[in-house]
Amino acid sequence: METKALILITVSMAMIGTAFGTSHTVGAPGGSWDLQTNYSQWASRIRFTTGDELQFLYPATVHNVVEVSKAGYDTCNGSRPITTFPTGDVVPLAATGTRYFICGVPGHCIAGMKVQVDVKSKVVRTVQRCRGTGNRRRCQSKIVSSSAAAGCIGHSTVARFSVAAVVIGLMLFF
Ligand SMILES: *[C@@H]1O[C@H](CO)[C@@H](O)[C@H](O)[C@H]1NC(C)=O
Ligand SMILES: *[C@@H]1O[C@H](CO)[C@@H](O)[C@H](O)[C@H]1NC(C)=O
Ligand SMILES: [Cu+2]
Repeated sequence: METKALILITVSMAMIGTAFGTSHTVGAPGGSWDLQTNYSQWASRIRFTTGDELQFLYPATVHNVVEVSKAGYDTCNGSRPITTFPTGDVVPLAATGTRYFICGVPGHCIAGMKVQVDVKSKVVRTVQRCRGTGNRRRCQSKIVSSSAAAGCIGHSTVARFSVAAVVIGLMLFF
């Protein structure tokens, strides 16, 4: 049979639903919602995507959680809250965008109890290129994240799992 080069390019959009979201305990593993944790450092190591959730763990007699605007976050002013969470709280990150949370107890935000999270889209594109036919077929898969540098994917187990599922799915398909 004539060897005829065949190039197949498959682009699949994997939109993994909320069922695969990750729960991020704020401040974990070193801390929780407290006066010691550096939350900018904590958030910088995590890739937040739509469908994830934040879990704030703290004694309700000591702290609270107030979602505020950027202005409220920057000035530690919780007088116009978007939402107030008075007890141990789970906050779903349903949409893309930046969310701002502070502790509403006087003095706590200024002391560092404030966290900002950038929620990215969960869309991951897998581009597969195949050359050759039958036994000679060679395929390469490349993962492209539309919302961030590809390296960031490594920070999320769920994202990695999703990508693996897509790659395996494509391999079975061909
Ligand atoms: C928190 O961590 C960031 C990044 O490592 C650092 O730039 C910042 O100074 C720290 N903030 C405090 C209050 O230690
Ligand atoms: C907080 O913001 C409100 C309205 O945005 C303002 O009236 C109030 O003076 C601010 N408080 C402080 C301490 O800046
Ligand atoms: Cu507090």
